[in-house]
Amino acid sequence: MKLKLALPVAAILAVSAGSAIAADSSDPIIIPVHNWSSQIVMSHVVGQIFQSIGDNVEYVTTDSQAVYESIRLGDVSLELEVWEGAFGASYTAALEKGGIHEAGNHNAVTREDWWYPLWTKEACPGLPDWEALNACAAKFATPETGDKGRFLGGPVDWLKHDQERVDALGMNFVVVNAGSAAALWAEIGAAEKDKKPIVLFNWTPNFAEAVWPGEFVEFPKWVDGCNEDPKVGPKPDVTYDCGNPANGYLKIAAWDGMEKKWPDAYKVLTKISFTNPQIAQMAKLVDVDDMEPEEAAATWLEENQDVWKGWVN
Ligand code: TMO
Repeated sequence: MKLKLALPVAAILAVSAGSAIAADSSDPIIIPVHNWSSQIVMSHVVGQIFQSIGDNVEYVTTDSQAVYESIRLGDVSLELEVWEGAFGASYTAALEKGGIHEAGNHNAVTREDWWYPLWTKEACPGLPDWEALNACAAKFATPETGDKGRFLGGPVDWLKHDQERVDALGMNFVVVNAGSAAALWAEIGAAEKDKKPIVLFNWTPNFAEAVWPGEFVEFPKWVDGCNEDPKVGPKPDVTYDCGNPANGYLKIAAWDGMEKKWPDAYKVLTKISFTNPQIAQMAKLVDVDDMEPEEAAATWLEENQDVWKGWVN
């Protein structure tokens, strides 16, 4: 009888010891921040949620392609914005090596590609067709590009293959990379004054769609494998002959060791899912309202408690 009673006590002790072991490590969760506003704000939003449940966090500024290797090795704990168009290849390569996995998939549907503000159509009425754009190339010429058109790409760590696409499709364009996202917005603002045609890299969800109505250039439709297999895509002998996915994913990635080291934070992470308008709003707080990322995150959390409070309980 005594022995029988002792068993449940031992079982209770084992359970409480188990939950003590399962508490999150006091080591900081390492959150990478990159060079576009929604990612920076979202990183602080989630970092502040982790802090609200007692975790320590540390933000590190990292290259947005190399980050997948850093996560795989455990030097960085997670990535909140894995955009298919820009990072799908780096992410997939890291997945195949191991050490990183998908911890979530945002509700958001994404697109990243060549884009123009609507006034550009006056100079090039055949848009959004890419061949019509190509026939208008001279309208996009700058002193830097001679008689070819300028495509203003994003910072070099985003999309790696604009030049490959220009070469694959034989386009009369030169790729010039902007140094920062802010440089892209400044160029649209400058072109807007006299409605100069401009074609540049842009994406959705973003604050820009609410400020400058515009459209993506329609390239040959994306097919999986287009950038690796010459036979995929409209030209049978070249790679990179497709546009980026028009309905791309936005995923969350985590280091395989995260669940064991920070089980509570990891559980929250797997519940997180943001929509297009929520992500556009995060960018707007910085790019239109001029807030610092920490302040933007705190504001977003304050205004959207109904969205995230359920994830921490
Ligand atoms: C990676 N980005 C969202 C800027 O295309």
